[in-house]
Amino acid sequence: MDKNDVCKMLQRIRDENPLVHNITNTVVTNFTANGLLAVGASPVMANAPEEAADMAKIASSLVLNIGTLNGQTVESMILAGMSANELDVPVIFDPVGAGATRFRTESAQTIMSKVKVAVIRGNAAEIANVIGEKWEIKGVDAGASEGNVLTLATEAARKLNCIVVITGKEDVASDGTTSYVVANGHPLLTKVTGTGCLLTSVIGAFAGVEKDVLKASTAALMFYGVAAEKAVEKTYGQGTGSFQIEFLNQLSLVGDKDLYRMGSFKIVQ
Ligand code: ATP
Ligand code: TZP
Ligand code: MG
Ligand code: MG
Repeated sequence: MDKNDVCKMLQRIRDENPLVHNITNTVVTNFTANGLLAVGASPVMANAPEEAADMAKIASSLVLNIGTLNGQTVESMILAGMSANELDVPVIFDPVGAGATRFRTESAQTIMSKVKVAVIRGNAAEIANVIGEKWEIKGVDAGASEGNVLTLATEAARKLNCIVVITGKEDVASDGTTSYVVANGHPLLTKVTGTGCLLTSVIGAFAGVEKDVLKASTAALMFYGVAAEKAVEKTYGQGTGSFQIEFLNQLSLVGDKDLYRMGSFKIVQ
């Protein structure tokens, strides 16, 4: 995989406008819909158990996010996930806050056991807790534990039998054998709520046009990180509000030249 593949996937999203069905949290719903539109995808939020399965069937990808979960949304996620599985619609899962409470950890594990998830994306603590390893977590933010993220991603991918994406200073996408490490991004992303959640949905947009979900995930990570770096360039010193708006702008503006000039990832086997 090279930068040209990333450019081609981005062009396909902008040409084909894949429908991304999100069952997500109440904090990030609007930001996620606007971010997906900026990238070129077509977002739909459909949470009700009465319609979740039907919507998943007509989507190009399904994104499940437990950020503000309750019994009913977890039920909807399982119904939608099983329905997506029947038609091979890729399911992308964000286990927000797994490890922070027993309800979150157990709900994440239940979803993983009932739904064939193509990609799980979280911070290191969330991924560690989903596979039963202890890693400090503070609410929905990764805690202070220091561990080897590449090793964790590889181990989690083998245990969960899916692509594992762990984000932080460096991002890793792994299928358990091959891993990509993406250097793009900026610490300001951690000062705007929902940037992790939106990234999970952007992976959904890439997976909606590219069947190889390891490549789709890596492309999404690089593209997203480049957009953040460009937004920082444009709004340097202006604070997190200006950054948030410019980041949305850049999700719609980043093009091939930016990806070639600024994009950076390496493969580890
Ligand atoms: P957390 O709640 O721990 O912040 P999250 O779900 O919000 O997790 P992040 O890990 O913050 O997700 O990832 C969101 C985006 O922010 C990713 O593109 C990631 O590369 C980027 N990012 C996070 N931390 C840094 C950092 N220190 N430097 C550069 N980019 C970062
Ligand atoms: N609380 C519950 S969900 C949520 C908060 C603050 C948003 C988390 O978003 P992200 O993308 O993980 O920072
Ligand atoms: Mg964050
Ligand atoms: Mg998160």
